[in-house]
Amino acid sequence: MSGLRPVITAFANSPDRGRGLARDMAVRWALEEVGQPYDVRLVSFKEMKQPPHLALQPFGQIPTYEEGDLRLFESGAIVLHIAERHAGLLPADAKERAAAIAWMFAALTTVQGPIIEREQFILMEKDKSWYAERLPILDDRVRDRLTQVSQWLGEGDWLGGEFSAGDLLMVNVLRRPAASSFLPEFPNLAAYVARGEARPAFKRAFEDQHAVFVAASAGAPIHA
Ligand code: GTB
Repeated sequence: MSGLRPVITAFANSPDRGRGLARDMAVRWALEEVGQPYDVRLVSFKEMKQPPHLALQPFGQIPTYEEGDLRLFESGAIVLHIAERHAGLLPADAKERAAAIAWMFAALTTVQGPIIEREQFILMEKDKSWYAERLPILDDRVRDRLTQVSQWLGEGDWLGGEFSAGDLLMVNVLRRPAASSFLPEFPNLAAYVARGEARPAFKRAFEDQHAVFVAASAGAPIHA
């Protein structure tokens, strides 16, 4: 560890209203899991699209991560960086470690893909003539992925033996409303998400991002 205190960015006014759905949540949770203190720089939508932020995040999004002269974007890459430099988020055994990293990629690509597609469809195409016909197709794509993750998990607590960064990202993805609305159909996945949310590190991360929303709602200045 470098000993430097990392700085992450998060929404000054998150559209998720403090529900921990924006992607700084995964980074906050990872930092809390490994006991690494950090600072948060809150950014407005306008600031996210301006050169200083674009130099950190080419797509004008949050989160970003700065640690000394290291600058990172993409929540998955940031979580992997944290997990590689601290104990607690990746197994020591090389094969188990590789498997945990595979679950990180699975969460962010194979599982998150259809969830985001459904989310965007509901958000953007509700008024379209094809909405009612297409929605069940997208529902089933999400259901298929949840079925597969549910089957893998079985009666286990976590995707590998121990909690890992793979679980952290998977729980984060399954919390998105476009997936969580199906969780009642998958009791083991519902319990899995609840297990993740019950972790003290998750709770601290959730409280911290929620406090930003509460302060913003009370009209506090947007910069921490
Ligand atoms: N692949 C990138 C990563 O994982 O870091 C994606 C980053 C990303 O999508 N960031 C979003 C962002 O900055 C915030 S998290 N969007 C602004 C923009 O693109 O202009 C996505 C998000 C936004 C809002 C909610 N919500 O309201 O519930 C949930 C999640």
